[in-house]
Amino acid sequence: MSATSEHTIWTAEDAATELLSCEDQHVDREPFTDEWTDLDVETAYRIQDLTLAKRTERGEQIVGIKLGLTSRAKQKTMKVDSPIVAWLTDAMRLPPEKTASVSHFIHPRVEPELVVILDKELRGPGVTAAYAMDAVGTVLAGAEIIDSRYRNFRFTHQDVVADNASSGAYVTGPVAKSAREVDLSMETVVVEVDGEVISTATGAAIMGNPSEALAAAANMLGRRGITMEAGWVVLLGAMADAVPVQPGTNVTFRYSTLGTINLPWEA
Ligand code: OOG
Ligand code: MG
Repeated sequence: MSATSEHTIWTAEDAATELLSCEDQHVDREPFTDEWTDLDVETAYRIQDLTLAKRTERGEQIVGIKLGLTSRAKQKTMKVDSPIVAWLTDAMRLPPEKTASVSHFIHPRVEPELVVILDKELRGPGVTAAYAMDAVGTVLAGAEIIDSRYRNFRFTHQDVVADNASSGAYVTGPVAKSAREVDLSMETVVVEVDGEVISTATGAAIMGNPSEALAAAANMLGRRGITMEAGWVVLLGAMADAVPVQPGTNVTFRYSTLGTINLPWEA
C-alpha cells in the first residue's frame, strides 16, 4: 500500500496495517481523510479496534483505556472538539524514572494526566460521574507520551480515532491514593520543561470534573458493547497542552497531592 498513490481505496484493514507500520518504523504520513473523505467515526473506531487486534496477535495485552481531547486546552490546540477513547496495552507502559528515547518515537510530546484504576467493572450507557467514581479503586498522577502517526499532528476527529488517539506510552506517578482521599477536580499540576515552569492546570479542566470523563468513557465504550473491566487503568486525558520534546529535554510534572513525575529524555 503506497501512502502517496492518489486513488487508493482504503479498507479498514489496510488502514490499521498502515498505522501500525508507521508506528513500528517511526515514520509519519498524511491523514487518511485527505484521500478518504467520507471516513466516518464508526469505521474509524473499527480501524482502531483492528490495530488492537493486531497488537494482541503479537502478544500485547490490554491494560485499559485512554481518553483523548477531554480538556478545552487540548481540543483548541488539536482543533478536534469531541472526546475519544482508545486502547492501552502493556507495551505502552513505561517504568517510572526511566529515560525515554526520542528515537523510539516519531515526534513525541508529553502531557500531564490523571489516572484511575478500576476495582469494579463499568458498563455504559447510562453511567453517571458519581456511579463511575464508585468503581474506582486507586487514583494516580500520570504522564502520557503521545506520538501521532500523522505529519505535524494534523488530523480530523476520524483520523485520530483510527490512530488510537496518538497513543505512545504512559507512566504513572509515585503516589497511589484511594478515590475518596483525592478530589480529582481540585488536583493541580505544574508543568516544567528543563526546570522552567511553562504551564499549570487543574483537574477541573477535564470536562469540569475528571469523573465526567470516566463516565463518558464507559458510555462511549458501552455503545460499542464494550465493558470496562476491574483492574483496568484509565488515563482521563491531558489537563494541559502537550510538550514537544527533543533529545536531552527534561519534563517534570509536579502534582499537588499525587507526587512528581520526572521524565528525562536521552541526550
Ligand atoms: C490526540 C490525543 C489526545 C489527550 O490526552 O487529550 C490525548 C493528540 O493530541 O494527538 O491523548
Ligand atoms: Mg493523553
